[in-house]
Amino acid sequence: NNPSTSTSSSSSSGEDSPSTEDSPGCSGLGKAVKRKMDEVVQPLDMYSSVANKMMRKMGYQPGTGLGREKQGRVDIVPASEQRGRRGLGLKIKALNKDVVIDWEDEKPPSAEEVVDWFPPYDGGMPEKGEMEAWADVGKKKLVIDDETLFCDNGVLKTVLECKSIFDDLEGQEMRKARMRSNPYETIRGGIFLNRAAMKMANMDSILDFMFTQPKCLGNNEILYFADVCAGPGGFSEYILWKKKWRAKGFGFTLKGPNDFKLGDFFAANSEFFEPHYGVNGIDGNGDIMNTSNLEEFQDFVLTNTNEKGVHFVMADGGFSVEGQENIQEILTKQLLMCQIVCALSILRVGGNFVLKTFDLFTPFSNGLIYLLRIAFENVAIYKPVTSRPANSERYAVCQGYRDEDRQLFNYLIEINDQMNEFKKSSVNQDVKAVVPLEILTGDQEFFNYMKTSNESIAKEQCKGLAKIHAFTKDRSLRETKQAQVRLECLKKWQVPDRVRSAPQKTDVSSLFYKLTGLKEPHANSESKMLTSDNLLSSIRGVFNYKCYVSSVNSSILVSMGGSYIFLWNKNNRRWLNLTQLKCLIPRDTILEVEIAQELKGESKGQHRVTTIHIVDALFLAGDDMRALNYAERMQSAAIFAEAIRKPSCKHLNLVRTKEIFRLEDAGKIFTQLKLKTVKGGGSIPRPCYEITNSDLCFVPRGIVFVRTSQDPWSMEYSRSQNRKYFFNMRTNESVFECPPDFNAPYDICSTSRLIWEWRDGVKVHPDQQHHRVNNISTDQLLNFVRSKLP
Ligand SMILES: C[S@@+](CC[C@H](N)C(=O)[O-])C[C@H]1O[C@@H](n2cnc3c(N)ncnc32)[C@H](O)[C@@H]1O
Ligand SMILES: *[C@@H]1O[C@H](CO)[C@@H](O)[C@H](O)[C@H]1NC(C)=O
Ligand SMILES: *[C@@H]1O[C@H](CO)[C@@H](O)[C@H](O)[C@H]1NC(C)=O
Ligand SMILES: *[C@@H]1O[C@H](CO)[C@@H](O)[C@H](O)[C@H]1NC(C)=O
Ligand SMILES: *[C@@H]1O[C@H](CO)[C@@H](O)[C@H](O)[C@H]1NC(C)=O
Ligand SMILES: *[C@@H]1O[C@H](CO)[C@@H](O)[C@H](O)[C@H]1NC(C)=O
Ligand SMILES: CC(=O)N[C@H]1CO[C@H](CO)[C@@H](O)[C@@H]1O
Repeated sequence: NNPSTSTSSSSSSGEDSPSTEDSPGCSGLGKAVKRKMDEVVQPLDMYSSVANKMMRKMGYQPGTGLGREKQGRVDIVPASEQRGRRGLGLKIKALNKDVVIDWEDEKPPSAEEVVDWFPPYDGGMPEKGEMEAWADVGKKKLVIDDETLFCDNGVLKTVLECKSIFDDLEGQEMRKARMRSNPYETIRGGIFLNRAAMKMANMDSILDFMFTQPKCLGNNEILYFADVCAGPGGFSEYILWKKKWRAKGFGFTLKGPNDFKLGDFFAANSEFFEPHYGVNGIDGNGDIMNTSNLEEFQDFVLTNTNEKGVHFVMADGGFSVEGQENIQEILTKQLLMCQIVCALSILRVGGNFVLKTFDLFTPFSNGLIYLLRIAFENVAIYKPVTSRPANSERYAVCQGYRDEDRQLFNYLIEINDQMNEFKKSSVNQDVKAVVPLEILTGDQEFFNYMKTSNESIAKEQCKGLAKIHAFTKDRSLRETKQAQVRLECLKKWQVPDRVRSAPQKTDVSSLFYKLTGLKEPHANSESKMLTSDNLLSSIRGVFNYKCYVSSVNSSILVSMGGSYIFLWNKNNRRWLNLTQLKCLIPRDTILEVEIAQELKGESKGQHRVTTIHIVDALFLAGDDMRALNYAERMQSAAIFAEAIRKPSCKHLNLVRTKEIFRLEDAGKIFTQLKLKTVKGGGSIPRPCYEITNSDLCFVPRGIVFVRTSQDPWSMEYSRSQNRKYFFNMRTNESVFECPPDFNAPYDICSTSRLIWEWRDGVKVHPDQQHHRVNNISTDQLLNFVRSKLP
C-alpha cells in the first residue's frame, strides 16, 4: 500500500509559502485542551474494559512496541468520555499490526535546543584512487521501504504509514490543523520574506552564530557566502539583515517561478547579493545538476573572492514531490549530491556549510554524509524547531572545511557526470553508493549516530503527523503555547518582534534630513587651495594628514536604494538625479564622492567609464559612520564597495574607494603616474594616475590632503625618543598613548581638506615637457614632507 498515487499536499515537502491562515496565536481563544501528563494512563489493564476491547479489536497486543524487536515506546490513548471529541491517538497499520501513536509532547515547547555533533572523524583523507573504487553502480531503485539499515524497521514502516495517512486529508483542512497544532508555527517569517529566513535565524543562533560569525572570518573582513538552490532567497535575506554591509552573497538557483525575489528583501539590502546561474552567468538556467553550471559557478565565486572561496555555503534544495512523498529521498538524491559538490567547490579552508536533507535512510545519502564528515572538522544532523515536525526535513551542519585540495569535490563531480550519463541513456542504472556499505557500517560511531538521529527524527515526525491528524478531526483542539513560544524564540534568535513591512517611500531631502538632521549638506566644504606661499602655514604637522589623488571636485551622494541615487549640486543647491548612472547602492547611504572618468587602454582603443570614487563615508546602509575616524570610515567604505560590486553585471558603473596614502608616504603617489595621450585631450601626453590592481587610470587634478586629527591634538615626532607622540597644543602636554579625542570625525575632516591642484601643467612627472615653474612642484612638496620626518 505504497501511497504513490496520493494527490494531497503533503507536509513532508519542505515548502515554505508564507501562510495566510488565521493565527491561533492570540491567546484566550480556545481553552487548554492539551492533556496533562498525569492523565496518561500507561498500563493497559488500567483501561476501561471498553477501551480494552477497542484496542484488541485494533490488533493491539499488550506490551507490543513500535520497534522491530517490539521494544519501542508506545503510548496508547484510550477512548474515554472525559476527553470528548479528542479521540484516540493516530491508529495506523505497520508491520501487519495496528499501532496507536500518541502525539502528546513529552517536553514542553521551548526555544532551547541541543545539537548533537558526530564524534570527530580522524581517519584522514582517502587517496584519490581509493575513493574512485568506492562508487557502486547498480539497478535503479525507486522503493524506500526496505532501507532499514540506517533506521529501525518498525520506525521506518511507521513513519511511512504516517505519511500516507495524509492521503485522506484535504489540503486546506490539513494546513489549518497544522497551523493550530505546531507550537512554533506562528513564528512564520517575522520581518523576513518567508519562513525559511527564520530557519536560518533559528539555526544561526542555536549554532553560536557559526554562519554570520564564522571562525574563519577575520576582523574587518567581508563575509563572503553562497546561497544555492535558494530561491526566493529568505536565507540570504536573514544573513544580509544581520550583517548589514559587511557581507556579500553569491546566489545560485533554478530560473523560473522559484527564482530569487530580491525585490521582496524588505529587511535587508539585496544590493549585496548577486545571483549567478552557471553557464552564461545571469542568463544561465541555474540547474545545479549540470556539471558545466557547477564549474562555471565555481569559477565565478573563486574569481571574485581572490581565489579563496566563501566563508560559508547554504543549500536548501528541494522540489515538489507531490504524490511521491515517501521516495522523496530517492528522487532528490542527485540534487542533494550536487549541492554538496557545489559547496566543496567554493568553500575556503575553515569554512562552514549547511545543507537541507530529507530522510537519510539510503546507503547513497548516508555515504554523502560520511564524505561530509571527512571533509569537515565537525558535522551534525539537526532539525531546528522552525522546521515543521511533521516533515522529513533536517539539516546537515558542517563546520571547518578541511579538504584543501578539493579531493572530495573532484571525486563527486565525476559521479555527477556518470549519473547524468545514465539519465540520458535511459539505461535502468544508477549510482547506488559513493562510499561502500562496509565502510559505513564498519564505522560504529558513524553508524550509531545516523541510526539514532534517524529514529528520533522519524518518531517526532510520526508524532507531528499524528497530531495534525487529531487536530483535523477535532477542531476545538488548540496548541495554547504558540504566542509565548514565539516571543521566547524571537528573543533567543535576536530577531525583533515586528511585522514585515516594505521600506518607507520618501524623497531625497527628507531622507538626508532623517539621517543627518540637516536640511542640506554644508556649504563650506570647499577644499582650501594650497599654494607655494601657504604651504608651510597650511599643513600643520605632516603626521596629521592622509592624502589621495583627486580627479574632480567631490560632492555628497545619497542613495534611496537601487539606482535611486542623487548628487548634491553646490551651485544651485539642488539634488541632481543620477538615475542615468548605472549603479546599485543600498538605501540610507550617504557618501562623499568624486564622479570620475576612468580610462582604459590608450590612443584609439581608449575608452572612458564613469566610476564613483568614495572619498569619505557618512552613512553606510543606515549605519552612521560620521563619528568614526577617517581610517575606519574608509576601511568600512572599502568593504561596502566590495560588497556591492557585481562582476556579472557588466553594464554597471563601479564604486570604489580612493587609495589613501599617509602624507609622509606621498612620494609613492608619483610612482603611479604615467604619461599618456588622452583621447580628446590633445597631443601632449598627460600624467595619468594608475589605479592599483587594475588596468584603469584617470587624469588627476591634484592631491587632496585630509587632516585626520582634531584640535587641540597634533601628532609629532620625538627625535630623542625616536617615536611618535601626541601633543596638546592648548596645554603643551605630550602623551604617547593616542588620546580618545585625537581622531577627527567626518565633519572636521570634510572642512579641513586642502588641495594641491595640478592644473596649468604643474610638473609632477620627470618626462613632462610642458609645465610652469612658479607653482608648488613635486620637489617642493616632497622636500617639505622630508624636512618634517626623522
Ligand atoms: C525550499 S526552496 C529554497 C528556499 C530558500 N532557502 C529560501 O530561504 O527562500 C528550494 C529551492 O531549490 C531550487 N531547486 C530545485 N532543484 C534545483 C536544481 N536542480 N538546481 C538549482 N536549484 C534547484 C528550487 O527552485 C527552490 O528555489
Ligand atoms: C549542461 O549545460 C550545458 C550548457 O548549457 C549543455 O551544453 C549540456 O548539455 C548540459 N549537460 C547536461 C548533462 O544536461
Ligand atoms: C600656479 O601658478 C599660477 C600662475 O602661473 C597661479 O595663478 C596659480 O594660482 C598657481 N596655482 C597654485 C596652486 O599655486
Ligand atoms: C571645483 O571647485 C572649485 C572651487 O569651488 C571651483 O572653482 C571649480 O570650478 C570646481 N571645479 C569643477 C570641475 O566643478
Ligand atoms: C530621475 O530621472 C529619471 C530620468 O532621467 C526619471 O525617470 C526619474 O523619475 C527621476 N527620478 C526621480 C526620483 O526624480
Ligand atoms: C606652551 O608653550 C609655548 C611655547 O613654549 C608658550 O608660549 C605657551 O605659553 C605655553 N602654553 C601653556 C598653556 O603652557
Ligand atoms: C537505535 C537507537 O539508537 N534508537 C534511538 C532512536 O531514537 C530514539 C529517540 O526517539 C532513542 O530513544 C533510541 O535509542
